[in-house]
Amino acid sequence: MPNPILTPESVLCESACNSWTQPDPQGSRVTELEKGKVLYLPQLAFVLSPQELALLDVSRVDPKRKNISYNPESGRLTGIADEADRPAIEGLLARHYQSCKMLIAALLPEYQQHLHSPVNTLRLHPVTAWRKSSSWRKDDSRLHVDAFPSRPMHGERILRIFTNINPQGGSREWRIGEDFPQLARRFYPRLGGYSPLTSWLQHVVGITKRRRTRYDALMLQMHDKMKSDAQYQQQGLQLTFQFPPGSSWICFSDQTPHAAMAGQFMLEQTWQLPVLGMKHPEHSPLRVLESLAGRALL
Ligand code: AKG
Repeated sequence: MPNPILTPESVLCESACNSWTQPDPQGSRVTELEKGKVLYLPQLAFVLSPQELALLDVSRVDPKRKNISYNPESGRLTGIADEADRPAIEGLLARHYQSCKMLIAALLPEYQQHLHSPVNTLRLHPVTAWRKSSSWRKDDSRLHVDAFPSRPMHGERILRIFTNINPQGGSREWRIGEDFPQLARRFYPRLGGYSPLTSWLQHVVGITKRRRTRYDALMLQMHDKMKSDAQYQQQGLQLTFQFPPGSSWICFSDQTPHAAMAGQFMLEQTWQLPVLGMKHPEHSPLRVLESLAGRALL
């Protein structure tokens, strides 16, 4: 039976953690996270120095980009408007990445050896600015699960840590949707086929970084069907939640339906996690979709 309503207790799991280096005082939350709950850390702030606070201005972002992104392994920083900002923004994002790494070691140590491909972002635009400028597919104020058109995941998980760093007191408002098995049962019957030839061609001509698998094709279609379905957006199961400044939250964004409705100034860290690095791989979108499809999807 689907849940008739969502409550904060059904979609979030709250932790008293207030340090980037200490384990959760209430014990491991990995099972709840893997079931698709948002691990909410209301007391985990990322404190900025006065010099870093001065970076919080939309004029620092290249007008052609949504966010400033940093790959700590290659040192590649993209999306800055002015080269003069490079050292300070790189310093902030490198420090944020180190903090997120320590948080994983403290809070989710089972993932430490498995997480790879880190990228973090500095999000300076007000969320309301996207709605005006984005196509519906790129509009993250519509409920969705993450799936990247050019970056096939081959079943790997997308783990994200978010921190509201708004110095003016504005919360980041999200809508959070139903659990993934329920979501998948709702959308799976509407998802179409898969062409290995198209997938191969898209890779060869450089549309995708590697070949899209059946899994990637289903996840992308689900992302699009969710965002383009006005009735689901308005009436689908969902809960609105405000993440205040000075709070952090963690989720598997390929599993937890989410939409950013309001807010400005955020730091975000993404990693990929192989399904076999999970404690409960059966909760992964890959395994849930495979059980609906009755076949392997990779
Ligand atoms: C996403 O990055 O997938 C989002 O939905 C945006 C979340 C946010 O910026 O609060």
